[in-house]
Amino acid sequence: MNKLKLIFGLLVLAVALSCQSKGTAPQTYGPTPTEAQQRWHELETYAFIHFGLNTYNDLEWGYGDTSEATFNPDTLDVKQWVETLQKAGMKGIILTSKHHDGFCLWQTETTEYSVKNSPWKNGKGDLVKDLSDECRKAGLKFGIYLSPWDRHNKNYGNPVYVDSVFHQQIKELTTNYGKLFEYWFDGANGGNGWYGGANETRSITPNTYYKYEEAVKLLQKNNPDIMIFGGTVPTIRWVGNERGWAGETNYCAYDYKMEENYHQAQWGMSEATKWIPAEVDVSIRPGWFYHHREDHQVRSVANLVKLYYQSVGRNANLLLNCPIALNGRIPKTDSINLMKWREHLDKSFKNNILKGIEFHSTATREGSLFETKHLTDEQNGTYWASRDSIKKAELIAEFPEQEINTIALKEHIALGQRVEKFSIYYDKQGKWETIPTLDSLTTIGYKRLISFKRIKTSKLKLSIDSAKAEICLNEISAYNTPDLVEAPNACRNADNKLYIWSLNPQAKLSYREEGGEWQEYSEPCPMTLEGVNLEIKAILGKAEATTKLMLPYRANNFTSKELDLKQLSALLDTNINSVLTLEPKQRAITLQSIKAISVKSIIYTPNQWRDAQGHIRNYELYLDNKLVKKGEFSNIRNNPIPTTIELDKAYKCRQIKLVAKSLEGEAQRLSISDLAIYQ
Ligand code: FUL
Repeated sequence: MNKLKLIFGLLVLAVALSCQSKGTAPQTYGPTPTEAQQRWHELETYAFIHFGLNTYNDLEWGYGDTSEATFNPDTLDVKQWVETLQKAGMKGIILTSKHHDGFCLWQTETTEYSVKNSPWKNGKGDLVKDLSDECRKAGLKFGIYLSPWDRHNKNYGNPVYVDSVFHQQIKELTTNYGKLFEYWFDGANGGNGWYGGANETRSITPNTYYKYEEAVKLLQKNNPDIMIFGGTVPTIRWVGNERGWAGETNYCAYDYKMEENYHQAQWGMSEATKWIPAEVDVSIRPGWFYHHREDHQVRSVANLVKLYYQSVGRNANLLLNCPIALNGRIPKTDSINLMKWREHLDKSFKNNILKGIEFHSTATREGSLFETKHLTDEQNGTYWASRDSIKKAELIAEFPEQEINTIALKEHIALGQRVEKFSIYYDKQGKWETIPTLDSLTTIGYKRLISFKRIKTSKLKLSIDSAKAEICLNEISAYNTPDLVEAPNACRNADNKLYIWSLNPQAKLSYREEGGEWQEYSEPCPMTLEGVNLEIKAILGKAEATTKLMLPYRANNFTSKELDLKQLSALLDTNINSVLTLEPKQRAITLQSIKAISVKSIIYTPNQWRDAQGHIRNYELYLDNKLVKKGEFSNIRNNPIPTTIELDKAYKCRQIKLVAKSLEGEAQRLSISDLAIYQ
């Protein structure tokens, strides 16, 4: 008996000692993620696919009456989608199984408006099945976008639609296609539509009409861990814009009851009591669906990298949309840029300079669980914590001298998002200097990436200046990422000044007349040259990229009887963002030159804005009232890029008249970005 007591006593002592040496974790603070949310954070990047009837009808929001017969992908290849997206580092794919037009990409019993009545695979195809199977095979997660708004269904607006169509569709999609990791209730709801031929406007109150709570129960039945986007009981939130960024300060805490406007979602709510982290949804092209006319507007590699820093690097997940083209595949340019994007990210984060390096802090909490070594062990579950009530701390690391331009920080979010403000210093010849970043350094969350001008140092100091409770950091890492810069943009405005701008605010900009001396650019500067090519350069670290600006005749050479000064400037300023839109039926632009000029070519740039209309289809060009050229801008709808009207010789003239004989499509007004006249 005594012996037993002794053994028991020893056991208790051993457990107590081991607890003491491991230490006691800080209490959670504020809202914390569920385990499913925690795993969702770890996905970081996954893809959206917008594909359906819209693809074949050049639409973004089908009205609900487009014929099923138009859905006929000839070489549809889900394998190509999955392979491409997996190589691009995507951890899952979310498919628009039904968009607002109501067309279903699976064999549903709820409507005839589906692939069943399309020529694709003789009506036997099931895209949700094909893609979910392929994702499973490849080890990718699969998710569903099912638009609540249905512009085809005659019962939309009545309870019948919700009960026997919408919820029924959720049942089908959650029963027959395996596990789903995420579900999207799109926020666009109600409005005009075909609605079984009624052709009318119907409005609903989304929060009650769709019975979201019941819908979520259905979703969770076979997918207890599914992440819910939108609706009344979301587990993740829309970031409040479709432009691809979360706020530099971004809290996972959010409460829709406290929301005054949806832009708040960009930053989260520091004091809210629910963990509803942000998802950044953005497309690789201007549209969500594929449009031939946007082939020249695919995001560049540098642009995609920027998206990553603005989303994953700001405590949000990135849902990057990659539309499928008419042939049923991810287009080549998109695919190439995706590969190069991932290659760049992999190179960037391959060598963690701080891996295994010991940080020092006087604020470290007692116990082996919270030692500073956890900051650099690259493990997701381990972390460093400060002692009870300590909400400010300095962490210092020393290492062999290295070049660094990026720091990544992670909080141990299982215990809440606590940090409110921090600063980072590096050792510069024995003195602490602030790292040269343009980012505001506030909260951290799951992940925060800070990039800055490359420094060389052997010591870093992270100072947590304010936190809501004891500090719990999962990881500190540092990298020397390869430089990447995109060719800058440039224009000469009607004020005769040269403007240059870059995607990267830290890039050094310069310009020169072809073959001449480079001049540094810091602010808009006078530029009156004509008929000259300028080279424009952006340099960022070791990377550089150049572009050309051909300077046409200046705007102030001309007057026009049809256009006022502002319109004239918009037309002749080489700035593609300023657009001239004429009155309906007005089809001629006459430019009167102050002195006689020589004209050899004219570059016409159609309106470059998203979904722009009013492109010129057929034209006639008159110089001093003499017709010198007429023709057609073929394929301008599909490919609205700058197009040259080349003349057989240089003409001396004082008047240039461009007449649009016809416009593309149904457009009523001629709309044009630029006309550049060259000698
Ligand atoms: C929006 C929709 O209206 C767009 O068409 C697209 O699906 C985007 C992801 O969400 O609200």
